[in-house]
Amino acid sequence: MKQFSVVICGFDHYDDVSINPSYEVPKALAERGVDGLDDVELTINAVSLPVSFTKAWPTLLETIEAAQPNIVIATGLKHAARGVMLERCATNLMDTAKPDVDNVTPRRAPIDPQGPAAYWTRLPLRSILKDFTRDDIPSTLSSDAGTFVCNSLFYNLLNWASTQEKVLVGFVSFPLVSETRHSQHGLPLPDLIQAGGDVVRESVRYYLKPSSQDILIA
Ligand code: PCA
Repeated sequence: MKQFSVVICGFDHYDDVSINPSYEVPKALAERGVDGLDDVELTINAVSLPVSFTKAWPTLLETIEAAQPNIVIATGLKHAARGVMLERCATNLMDTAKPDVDNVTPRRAPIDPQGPAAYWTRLPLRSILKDFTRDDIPSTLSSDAGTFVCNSLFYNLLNWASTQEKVLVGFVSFPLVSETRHSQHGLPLPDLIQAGGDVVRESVRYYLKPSSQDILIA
């Protein structure tokens, strides 16, 4: 049995949304685990982060340092999303008129003045999309996670991963939770939990056996 550690994070209460999928999905996966992985003893740590430019990343880093994960999957809520969005890249930009929980509103500022303009995700997007198709989960690729706290967290995570020997990291944006499938916005929570499980499973498989067939970025 291979020991394997995954950290999956989401955000605290955000924008008056009653059920926040980025809080519920990580919690459910940590409780239930993920099936379809033979010969792997998987530990999933879930953590919820403050919607704060300055605190989200240090809070995640604390969890990473304690769990020493092979894979880190960050998640967030995107109100306008029609399905699950697999984020391709993080950009070195904070730009918002909407304040975070600390009442901070960075305008056109770099996240890391010394860092590169952008980073690609490290997740096997093609194999994850194949699972989504099999499970009938509406999904799209996305070119950025916005310029608010989600993107800032994703950029910091990739910045950190670039200094690590072998850690896979990525970001998934969830739509709102709705009772039934909605063509414009919203998916039921069980669909989102299934999607989160697919992301974890395919990432673990790819980590154990990397193949260029699994990758799809641009
Ligand atoms: N979405 C916000 C931050 C927290 C969340 O779930 C964003 O899009 O940046």
